Amino acid sequence: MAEIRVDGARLWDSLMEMGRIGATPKGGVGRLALTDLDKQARDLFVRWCEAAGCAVRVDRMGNIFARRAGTDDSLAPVMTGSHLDSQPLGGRFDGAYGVLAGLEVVRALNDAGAATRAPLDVVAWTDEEGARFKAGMMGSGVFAGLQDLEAALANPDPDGRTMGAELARIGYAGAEPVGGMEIAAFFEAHIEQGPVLEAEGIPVGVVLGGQGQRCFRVTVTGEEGHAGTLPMDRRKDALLGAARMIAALNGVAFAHEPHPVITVGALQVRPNSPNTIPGQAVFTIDSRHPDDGTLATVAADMRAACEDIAAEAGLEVALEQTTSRGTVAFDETCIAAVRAAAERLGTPHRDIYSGAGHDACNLALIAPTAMIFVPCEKGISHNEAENAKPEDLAAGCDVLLQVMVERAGAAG
Ligand code: HGY
Ligand code: MN
Ligand code: MN
Repeated sequence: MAEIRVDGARLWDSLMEMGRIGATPKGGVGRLALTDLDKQARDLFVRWCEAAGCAVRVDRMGNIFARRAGTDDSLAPVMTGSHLDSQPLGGRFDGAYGVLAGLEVVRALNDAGAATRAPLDVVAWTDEEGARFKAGMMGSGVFAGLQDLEAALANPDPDGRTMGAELARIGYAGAEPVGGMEIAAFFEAHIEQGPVLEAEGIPVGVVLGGQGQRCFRVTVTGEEGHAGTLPMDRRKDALLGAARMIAALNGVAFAHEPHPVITVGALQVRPNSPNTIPGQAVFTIDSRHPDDGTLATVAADMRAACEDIAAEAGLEVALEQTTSRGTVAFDETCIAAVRAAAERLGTPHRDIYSGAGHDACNLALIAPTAMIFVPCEKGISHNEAENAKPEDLAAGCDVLLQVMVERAGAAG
């Protein structure tokens, strides 16, 4: 089976067709989790998997599993996959590449009439991005036992629609239990979402692990008032307080070496009226660092900064932690398999750490796991301009095929 290669043109075409679902004017995609567009993407993926002879099952978190049978289905599956949901102004490759690379492995094995001993599962995990509901990586998080199923299903979007209701609405409230299954190994192919591989002209990244992440929702409460009558020194302006906190958080990042990354990406103001002093402001914090201890210190510093500003401004502030994920080290044998496969294929590669979070970071808690990165143009991601080269996508997919077949065992 070592001689089997993927069909790079077919992979590219599948990515372009998937990228037409939720396409944005500047060439990206906006396909938020559990929207009608996510449903369209899911339906297309399921159609393609069934056409490739896979049996498709869906679990209660809406995770989709497409199984290519092995010759011995009593064996634990070798699993691959990623996510089909995107950022509001995301790219065509973040997530979709890992899902469709898995499908391409199945298609290439079908073309070759090749059988594996263990079955192969290609997975589309629910809501990796967390751009609509409260936290990300929910599908793989519940599957890995990190999050509670019922709490996840009750998770509301800003309009109060829960994940459970939205899964039912789009027809992906599956019957299968979530998790609790043995997995031989999980491999995820993904664009790097950073500049290193492209800058070095290297098509494959052997991912050693990922950094830790802590996210918060910060609610700042003041007092609504009339913009024209209330003197400046008597105001309890929640938005002004939030703005000062956000600036202070930026300072916290530069107070640590190496710097954590701290991002305030979402802000809601109430009542959000030009001539009413804001009584409430809610913003999100996403903080990450390659060292768990530093991440904890950064969290304490951020909390102190917000509370000091609130006390001085006569405001109330509450920080709710919505995500806490430690640094992840992937499985040594899986990492070695990725490296050896790239060697066998004569594909230049280098070890790399992931700055972004991935479903693989959750799967690593319950199964031997590793990732395969490919370059993306200028390292741009979470941006409509996200782009990748067909030859790099194919090179990463060939490595994926090799490691999956090696782990599943060639039959006959
Ligand atoms: O935020 C992340 O790291 C991932 O891209 N959702
Ligand atoms: Mn992703
Ligand atoms: Mn992403």
